[in-house]
Amino acid sequence: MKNPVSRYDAIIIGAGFSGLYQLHLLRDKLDLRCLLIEAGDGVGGTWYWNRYPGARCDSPSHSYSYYFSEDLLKKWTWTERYPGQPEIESYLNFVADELGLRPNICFGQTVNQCKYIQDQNYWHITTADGIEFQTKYLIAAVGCLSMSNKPVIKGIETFTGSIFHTGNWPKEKINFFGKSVAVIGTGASAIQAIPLIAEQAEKLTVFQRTPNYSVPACNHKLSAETSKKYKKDWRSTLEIMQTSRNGLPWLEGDQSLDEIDEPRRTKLLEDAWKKGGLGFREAFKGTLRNRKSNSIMSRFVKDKIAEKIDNPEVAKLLTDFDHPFASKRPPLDTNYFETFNKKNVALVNLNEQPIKNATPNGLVTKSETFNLDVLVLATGFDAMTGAIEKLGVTGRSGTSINDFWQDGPTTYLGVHVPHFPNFFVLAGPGSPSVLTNMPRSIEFNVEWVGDCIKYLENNGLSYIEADLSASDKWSKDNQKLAHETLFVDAEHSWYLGANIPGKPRLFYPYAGGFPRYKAACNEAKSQDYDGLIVG
Ligand code: N01
Repeated sequence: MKNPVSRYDAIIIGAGFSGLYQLHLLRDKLDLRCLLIEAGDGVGGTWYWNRYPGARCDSPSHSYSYYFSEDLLKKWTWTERYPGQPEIESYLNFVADELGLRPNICFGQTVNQCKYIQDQNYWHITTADGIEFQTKYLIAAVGCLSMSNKPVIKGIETFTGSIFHTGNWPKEKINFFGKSVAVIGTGASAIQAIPLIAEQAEKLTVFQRTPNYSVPACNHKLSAETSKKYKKDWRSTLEIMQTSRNGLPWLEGDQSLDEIDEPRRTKLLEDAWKKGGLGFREAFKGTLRNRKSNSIMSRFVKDKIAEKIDNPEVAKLLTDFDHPFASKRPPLDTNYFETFNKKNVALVNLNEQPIKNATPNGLVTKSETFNLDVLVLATGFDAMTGAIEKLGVTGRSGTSINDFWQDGPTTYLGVHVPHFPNFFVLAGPGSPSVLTNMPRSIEFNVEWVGDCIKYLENNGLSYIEADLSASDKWSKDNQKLAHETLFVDAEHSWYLGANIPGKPRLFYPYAGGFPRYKAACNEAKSQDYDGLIVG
């Protein structure tokens, strides 16, 4: 006989930053019967899967924490300016233990079907192992950068060496000593991994399609005194983050570069560069809105990078940028460009030397053969929609989310999708998510979902669903906002879906900034959830 299907009030998919907080809020504040389903065998989400050498966050550690609990803030002490993957994974394990979340998490199960049963208003969930659940509320907390993008290389299945994708890195330590290694890609993940792989590999070949700007991380250990101060000042830090366009613990400078004369301008740029980090991007006003200011900054960064590289031809290849600075999220690096001065490191320009095929021994380009032991794919993600589209979600009248989004994702406030009642997406397309310090926008989204559910429960209502015309307007307005920025000048960026063949080209995250996003949500809430249908 088949086991009875377990029934919950809320099912959350994904045990990263967003899923863990959602579970806590719905279980402990709203007293709902909850289950969190996670594909991995531990918590961490992005920080569980991305364990490649050098994986590190680009938000300062004291800002990359939950702020909903003073107790959690006070109990945890970060050790570095930018936390590395192992430390963030430990932090999320600490949170799961402090909040006693594990009994409500089902590990090692991949959800592959979520079906809305319209006549009874519940969701039927099935995992790849055939386990079934039912729930009234379904929350996708599957992450924005969790569906790996793997390049199609003819004959790759014949390669006898090891292949790793940075976004799905094995738990065991990979030894590169004495090995011939190739890395495909020069995005943020590659920029962090390459210097460390180069320290071990006998030979490292980097295959670059598009060069990337990068700002020095200037990472360092945090002193006990600094950590104490961060804990003491948490309220004022939170206030700044809530006001910042990106949810980061600083505000944009009040002067734009084109308003500042030389030599003061260069001096200020030099000072900001020395501090490093993402604060460099915000050191001046309107870097992503004012073309003239941006071109000054882009030039400065290009020169700074070129200074680090010994070989002028390599320098030219690594700085032949096709987009304005910061129109793609600028990676932070530690010795990335300097690594190309090492004798064991070579750079291949894929635009001149496209990969023709793989063989059992390695890769073949137009004019060269590369014998390899290890191939590292640092080729990014099907961002923002890829992981949601893998869930097999069908809503009202059997509408599939993949079909509904075939011309691009339509959402309301980046959380609700028309035709999908009581389905919520955390950090979804049309929300600020990847343009922010993630924990801030995640906390806002999680609390929004909690408030929606509380509203339904307190008012004896059974569902909440996005209105189609409000969602169309939200999504179209977002495209207009994006076109007021220089983000759209990076034509090949994953923000525009350009890295995935056939993916609709539009701007995926919300482009109006975190404060404006929150104001729009709060306005809708103050008008009895305007733009949403409740019943
Ligand atoms: O991925 P990416 P990522 N053949 O998409 C290349 C966050 N993150 O994992 O630019 C050859 O940026 C591709 O080339 P091109 C951060 O938000 C944060 O590095 O498309 N090459 C590119 O060079 C970041 O933006 C942190 O021409 C191919 C690279 O692979 C996001 O994650 C650290 C190819 C992919 O770069 C994604 O970063 C790491 C192909 N078929 C990541 N397909 C921090 O917090 C792709 N490429 C610091």
